[in-house]
Amino acid sequence: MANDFFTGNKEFFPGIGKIKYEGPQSDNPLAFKFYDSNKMIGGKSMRDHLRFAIAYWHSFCGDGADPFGGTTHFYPWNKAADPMEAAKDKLDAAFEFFTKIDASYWCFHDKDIAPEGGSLADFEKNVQTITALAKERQNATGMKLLWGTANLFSHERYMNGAFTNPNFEVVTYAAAQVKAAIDATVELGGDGYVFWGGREGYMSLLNTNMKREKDHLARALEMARDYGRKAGFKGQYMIEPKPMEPTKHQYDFDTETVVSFIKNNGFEDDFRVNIENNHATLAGHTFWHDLQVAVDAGLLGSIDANQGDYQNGWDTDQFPTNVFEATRAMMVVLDNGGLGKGGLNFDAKRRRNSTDAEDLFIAHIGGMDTFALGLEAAYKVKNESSIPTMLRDRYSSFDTGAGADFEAGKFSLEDLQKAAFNTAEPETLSGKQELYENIVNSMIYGK
Ligand code: XUL
Ligand code: CO
Repeated sequence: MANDFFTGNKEFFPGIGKIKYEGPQSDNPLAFKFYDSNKMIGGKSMRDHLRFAIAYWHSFCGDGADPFGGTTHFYPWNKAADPMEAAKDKLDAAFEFFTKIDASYWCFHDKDIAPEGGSLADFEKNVQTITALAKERQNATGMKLLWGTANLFSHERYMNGAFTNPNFEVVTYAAAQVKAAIDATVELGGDGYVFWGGREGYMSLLNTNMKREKDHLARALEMARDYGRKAGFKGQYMIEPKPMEPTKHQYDFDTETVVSFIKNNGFEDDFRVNIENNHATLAGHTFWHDLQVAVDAGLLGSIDANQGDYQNGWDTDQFPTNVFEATRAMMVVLDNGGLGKGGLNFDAKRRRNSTDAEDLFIAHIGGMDTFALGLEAAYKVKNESSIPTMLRDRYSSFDTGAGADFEAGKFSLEDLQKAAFNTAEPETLSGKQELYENIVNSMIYGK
């Protein structure tokens, strides 16, 4: 096998070459059926529209353990006895996978790439060492960092939260980790830096001063922002909403909550939202709803592409396979003018019993094909269907005359009352929901 697919000394996925587009007729499980990276859609390649990223934590760290049983994914890169050697092997395995699956971006937590060692100072040193190697690998392969982040939830010191911990000493540890993770992100030229709340929330209000904790979070994010800008970070800071799990109530509950937090703190020049499908559905919303909330606020940052299970009430982080959902998501992304500095990061894990090395490829191929189909259908909905006109027409009574004056704030309530008295009973106008749904389906499956 040609060496240009991987950059280390060992090959971790032998027998699997670079994944290629073979088209819908192909029955090769290790080929793209719909993701044709160079295909132009509206003057932009699929690759540039979709900006796929691979999540280090699920793909190279998640071992299949669940509350009922241990490891089922035994990785060849975890064999070295010395944790730093194992971390270097993992990095090589990751870059081999990135290039073979033909993604352009990757994402990581500090703890995914480097062992914690015996102290905070050891950890920072280990992160720096692996970051330097990752930079070499990026230069060799052309891979780019979509975003970095710090894991502020796994270590037991964070069991009561990180920046919202009632103990100030824990806050300082969280800050030290964030500083090092921002440094690594800057060094790797990351387009983004994400704050997912981890354990920033509460289990019981009886022992919690919610106002104080949320204020502490805002102060810490402000400091992180200022530090990053000083250190040369030019990317977007993002907050990732999630309503629950691991805490009963997470402070970054949903996109609407995060948008308010960003605006209430005057963070809108620097911070945006990183939206994950399975987090939106846990909050009782659709993925589409949360994306639209962010776009309407001008704050869509990036997307964690996965999907939940329709019957389960927890974060199953499955690979996306639902084309209708991907279509609706890409409709919002296209309305936003694209993903900007964001991307589609597969924050998704293969199932515990998907234990073959090739399953990691098959899972990503499915996710990439799903979003490629969604992109094509969304482009058609936007440019070839009657939906944009139908939607515009639905609000046309506000486009001219009194309706436009109302939108411009020129009326009082009494003026509206007078207008009502001069108007015959309004006719009932059908919302045509089923027609809209049928048109989206015909764009997916029809012409
Ligand atoms: C957890 C989750 C995280 C964030 C990054 O549910 O989504 O992996 O994306 O910390
Ligand atoms: Co996520």
